[in-house]
Amino acid sequence: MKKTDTINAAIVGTGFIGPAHLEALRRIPYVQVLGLCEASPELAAEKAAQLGIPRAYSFEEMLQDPDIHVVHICTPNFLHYPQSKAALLAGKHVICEKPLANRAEEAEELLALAKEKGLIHAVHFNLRYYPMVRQMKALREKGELGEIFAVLGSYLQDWLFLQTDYNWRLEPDKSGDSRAIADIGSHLLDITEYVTGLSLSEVMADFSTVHKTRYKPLKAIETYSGKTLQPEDYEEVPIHTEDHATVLLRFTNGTKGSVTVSQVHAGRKNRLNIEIAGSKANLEWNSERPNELWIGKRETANGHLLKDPALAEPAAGQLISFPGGHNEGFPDTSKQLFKEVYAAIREGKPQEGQYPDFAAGLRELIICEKIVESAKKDAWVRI
Ligand code: SOE
Repeated sequence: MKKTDTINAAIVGTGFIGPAHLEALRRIPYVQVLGLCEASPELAAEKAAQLGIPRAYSFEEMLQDPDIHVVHICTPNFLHYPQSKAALLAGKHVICEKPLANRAEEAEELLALAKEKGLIHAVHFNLRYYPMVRQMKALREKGELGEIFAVLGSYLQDWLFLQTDYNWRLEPDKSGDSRAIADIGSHLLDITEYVTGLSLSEVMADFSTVHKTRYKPLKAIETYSGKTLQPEDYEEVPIHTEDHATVLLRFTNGTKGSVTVSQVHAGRKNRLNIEIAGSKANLEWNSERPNELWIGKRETANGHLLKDPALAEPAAGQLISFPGGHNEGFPDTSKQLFKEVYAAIREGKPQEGQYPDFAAGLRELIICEKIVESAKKDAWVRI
């Protein structure tokens, strides 16, 4: 592929996150979203017309289209492994939503296949791409945090707060054995290892399911829609996946920590919060105030850094497109991630460690499986 060539992408699935991928890709000059796939050709045609995408087809037809270079897998979790595998076998670069698969061994196979085929592979751990998240990493790498004493994290939401809130993520055959940990805990644990540079060695997990049954709408409704239906529009179904999880963490260097993940915390819409206590300083960041970083000090006043290219570490500055005070948010994180992945596609070679690739996806699945095992055994589990 010549450096000047346009790179053509196809998006598979247009629920909540598919359109977010589309919007972000349209902000990268040399990328064109040429194709869209949905569960049926009719739905694909309808969505393609709505979103202004030229080609609508079934997944299989899209794989045969030589003009498509990159495939974005934005479907429910159980389709990530089979669709990523089929796309790699068809010679397409793949950007897959998290979790990369429903089981670690599936992710292992995908990583090996992508490497064997020399294709670019990535997982949409977009929350790494908030400039202040990379600022924390850069400060840690510069030694400004000192030795890391402890990590405290939470990822709180409320879109599954009500017993009538329902979504495919509640069904293990679609979302896998874990729900809250797989869905959002994976982001938090990915950022925890990414920012601290530490590796988890052991976990002790405690799960709870606050709604033992939920009212499943008899007709499909979108993520976050929270539409209210009439009682006759529901069937009562048992729930076996966690609404809330607390996990104690141990890292290979002896550092300790804990995280809480919940989708039933009223008023918390999409709040990832992380606090990293070090021997020189303490850093705290929260995704609902993403353009601010709190820097805790003992001997001097605390700091409160605002996102500003003039004040950011160089690596964080690369993720900033607007001046200080011009807030950037969730939609910008996908743009910044895709900019790095598509640059590698243009280069024609993977940039390991630059962006979250299938190895990062595999790592999160291994951690997630150990957390589920620990919750079942009510015991510490080695990673
Ligand atoms: C739903 O919990 C969800 O859309 C997650 O699936 C995303 O990964 C997260 O970024 C926002 O919330």
